[in-house]
Amino acid sequence: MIFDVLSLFPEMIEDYCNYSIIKRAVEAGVVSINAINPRDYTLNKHKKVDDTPYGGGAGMVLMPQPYVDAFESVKRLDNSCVIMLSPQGEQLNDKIVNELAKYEQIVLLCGHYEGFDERIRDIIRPREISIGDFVLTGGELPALCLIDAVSRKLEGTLGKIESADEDSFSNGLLEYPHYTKPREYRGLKVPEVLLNGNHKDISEFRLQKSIERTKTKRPDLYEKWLEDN
Ligand code: 4HQ
Repeated sequence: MIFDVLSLFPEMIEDYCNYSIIKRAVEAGVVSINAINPRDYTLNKHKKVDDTPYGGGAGMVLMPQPYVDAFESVKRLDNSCVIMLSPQGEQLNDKIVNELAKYEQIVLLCGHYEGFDERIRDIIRPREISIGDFVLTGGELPALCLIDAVSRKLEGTLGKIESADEDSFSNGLLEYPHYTKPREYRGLKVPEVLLNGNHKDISEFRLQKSIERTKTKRPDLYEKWLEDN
């Protein structure tokens, strides 16, 4: 999977991808993450990428030329999609993440501070995706959320130990509670069933806990799970 990320702060993308599981996925060749700076594509002698809005108002607007030229410099595979990170998009969830994991290439458009000149949308026609109903200073964190969530669905990213099939949402429920050593901490004991090695009992206990906590913490998810099960 190739991620090509258009960002005025490419180091934000590169730095994040240099840690932990994503770093390992890059090293293993499961994903390749390229950051492209639209500022390198400005035809303007001051390397300006934004300007004041026509019609007035606060803030700056990203000019079309640097973004469109940077976008057109990206070599596109047949099985690819283009995504703009924006609060106006459909909200990212596990279903969309699974869908995106089927592409061979994802091109991500990040803005910063300001909005995009509307003609960037008109010309590029990206799918718009939001990570939630709140406003950030830039699209880099949403792009990284998407890269991270999609990458961990790809074969070879997670090891056996971190396997994705017991994660929240994988079965429509939240994860069951986890425990490690010590067996007792500040008077709180690890549930006995987890210590006795009976795998059938352990599975039943965990499913029961998953159901309970989904019902209390996420009644919306619980209702959906009931319908599907
Ligand atoms: N942005 N989900 C980028 C967001 C956002 C979100 C605000 C996107 C600033 C320039 N993106 N612009 N929420 O808050 O995706």
